[in-house]
Amino acid sequence: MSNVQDVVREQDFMAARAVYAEARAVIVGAPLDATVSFRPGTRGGPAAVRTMSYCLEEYSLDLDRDLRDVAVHDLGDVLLVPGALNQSLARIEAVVDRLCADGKTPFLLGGEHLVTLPAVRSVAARYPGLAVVHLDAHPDLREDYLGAKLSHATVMRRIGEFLGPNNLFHFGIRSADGAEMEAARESGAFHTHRVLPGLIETVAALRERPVYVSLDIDVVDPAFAPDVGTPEPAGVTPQEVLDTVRMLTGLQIVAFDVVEVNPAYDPAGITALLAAKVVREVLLGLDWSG
Ligand SMILES: [Mn+2]
Repeated sequence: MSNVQDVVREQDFMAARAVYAEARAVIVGAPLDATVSFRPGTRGGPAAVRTMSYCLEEYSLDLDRDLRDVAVHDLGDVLLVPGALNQSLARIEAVVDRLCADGKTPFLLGGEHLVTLPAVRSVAARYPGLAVVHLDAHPDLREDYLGAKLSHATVMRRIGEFLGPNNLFHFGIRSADGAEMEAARESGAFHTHRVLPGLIETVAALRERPVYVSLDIDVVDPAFAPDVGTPEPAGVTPQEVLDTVRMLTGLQIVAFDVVEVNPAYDPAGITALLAAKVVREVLLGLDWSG
């Protein structure tokens, strides 16, 4: 045994063992479970994704790249403040601020979708011209949800308020409240039901811009991703998501999140497993030449 680390399994996302100082991409969990409306459990998302990542190979057959050859660090989870939503969001923002200041590409594991609000606020301050690519069954464009301005159902509306709604690009939407559609029309793109055809139309407009990718795993059909807060029938296939990821990794991705994984309703862990595979493919798809 040359190195004791070679014979133990850490709690990190697989192969994310670079030391922080040398890592180019940093994984961090944001186990927020505060405003989930239908069935709670997203606080277990980051741990489930890490656990299921060990089911996968470090090597990607599609990309011919190996996670063990790239510098990724798993920072652990942001320590959130139970019952204190604003403080929890501020902590997420502070952590992402630090990652950006240190030149890292943040990879957030949610947690409910509201974690994307502080993360985008931080990344947008660092990258002028930021575009948000949003893959989701729902637009999350409500003005409020039962009076609450901060909710998983309002997160893209809040982001649009400081980023400009035309800098939001939505794909895969298949369920909405009628009142959200006005906000949808102001978006940079709003594609329903499928993800890949709309992205093919839109990708040229994104090519010169820094891009934040936010993947709500409920964009995938509940047959393949049952383990979400608000499942919606008739979603896309895992293969379409992976094909989409392949197209997105040709862009300048400056931050990524996968949210709404909720292990409470999926004893087989297939939703977290899919999320882990997507994280692996996005990580390996980054431009590692620099
Ligand atoms: Mn969402």
